[in-house]
Amino acid sequence: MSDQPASGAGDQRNGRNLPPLRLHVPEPQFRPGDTADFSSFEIPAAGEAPRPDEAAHPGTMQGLVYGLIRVLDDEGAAVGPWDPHLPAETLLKMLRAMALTRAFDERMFRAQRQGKTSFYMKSTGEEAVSIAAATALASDDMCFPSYRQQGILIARGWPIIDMMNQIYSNKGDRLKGRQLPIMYSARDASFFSISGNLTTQYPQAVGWAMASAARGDTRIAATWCGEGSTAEGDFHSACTFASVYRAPVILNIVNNQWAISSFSGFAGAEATTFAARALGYGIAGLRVDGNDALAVYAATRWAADRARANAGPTLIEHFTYRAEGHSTSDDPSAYRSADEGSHWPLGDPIARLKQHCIRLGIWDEERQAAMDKELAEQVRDAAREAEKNGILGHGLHHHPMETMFEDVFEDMPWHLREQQQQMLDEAKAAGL
Ligand SMILES: Cc1ncc(C[n+]2csc(CCOP(=O)(O)OP(=O)(O)O)c2C)c(N)n1
Ligand SMILES: [Mg+2]
Repeated sequence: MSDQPASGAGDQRNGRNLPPLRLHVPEPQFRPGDTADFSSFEIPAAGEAPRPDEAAHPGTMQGLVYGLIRVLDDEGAAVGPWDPHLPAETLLKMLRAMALTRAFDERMFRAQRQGKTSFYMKSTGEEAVSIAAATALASDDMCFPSYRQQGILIARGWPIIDMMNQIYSNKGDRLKGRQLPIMYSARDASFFSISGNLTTQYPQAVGWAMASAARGDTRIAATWCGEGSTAEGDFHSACTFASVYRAPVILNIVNNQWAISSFSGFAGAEATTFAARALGYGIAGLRVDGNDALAVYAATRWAADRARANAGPTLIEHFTYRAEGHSTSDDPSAYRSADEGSHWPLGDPIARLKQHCIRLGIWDEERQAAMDKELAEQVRDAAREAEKNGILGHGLHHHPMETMFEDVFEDMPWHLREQQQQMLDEAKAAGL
């Protein structure tokens, strides 16, 4: 139906002979039943993109918003000016955090299918985006993530049992069941509370970064949103503020090609790249292979150094692929080709980092298999512990009912105290 006029009428009024106006309605390339073929994709070779100085004027680095910063080549070698030359210890730490995130996702997805929680969201295929970035940032830089960057918490060593307690909304849930499962909040990990309303975190991150600069602090902020979320007004007002005040912030767009069942074309991908959004705001823009942990690390470090030098914000598009469904509530087989994921030309981020480590001689398949087994056991043990605090199937009384009125006001106002009492009286009368 795209590009077709609603009626073939044209306009013959007043002697005009104009073609009928028509809308362009984007269509994804592949639908269920189609064989995915990405051979027409233009993928720049690893090592090709130039690396400007961190203080470069955005106007001098426009080419980077249309290219793709890639460090790992097809053989797993690190090449070109963006190679961050990381020590073996850092590479293996990232590999481990990525594998732990995947194991965690697998386990919690199954927990939802077993009725232990109402909801879960995997980040499969996107682990490099959060983990390499978190590794490149300082541990107290403030992160404003979307719901798909659980890898940040894992990279920062946050206890996975705490994340599980939140997912189960159980007695151990510090958030007392007040957030949707997976919408974590961890002040001690400099991880801001996740918002369900898309892109809320963008103005929050820019505001936090502005406050950090206004106070003469040294911490910077980083935020992430999906490519679909760039269609939100919040994205654009955040970019304006970031640009005007040169806020020390990194604005990440995770372009995983899909926004639930809407493909990236509906957020503007047919017209230009998401990194190119930076141009209109006069912000530095980088477009990065999001499945290449070294490229994500290098771009994030470049942007962090730029922010710390008061040279302004950076917008980074991470080009990646959402390998699984949007969430446990989604069935991608209804709207996209089943083999898109396996044909994705930029591969799998864990497999690529593993290949690199093996090539360097610091890793091998045996150690990878042993690590995967160990991590699966670690996740299983943590899940068993968390389940002792309660799961969805155990009912909704994990926290005393009256606590739902607490923690908003320092002194609870009289009308809330009245409602709280009324609820307790009714619950008692009902034998609850
Ligand atoms: C303001 C707002 N609109 C719509 C939604 C419903 N919604 C939740 S996730 C989502 C898709 C977002 O896609 P994208 O930004 O690409 O992120 P991804 O899920 O791919 O990581 C939508 C439409 C919402 N949560 N908030
Ligand atoms: Mg998306």
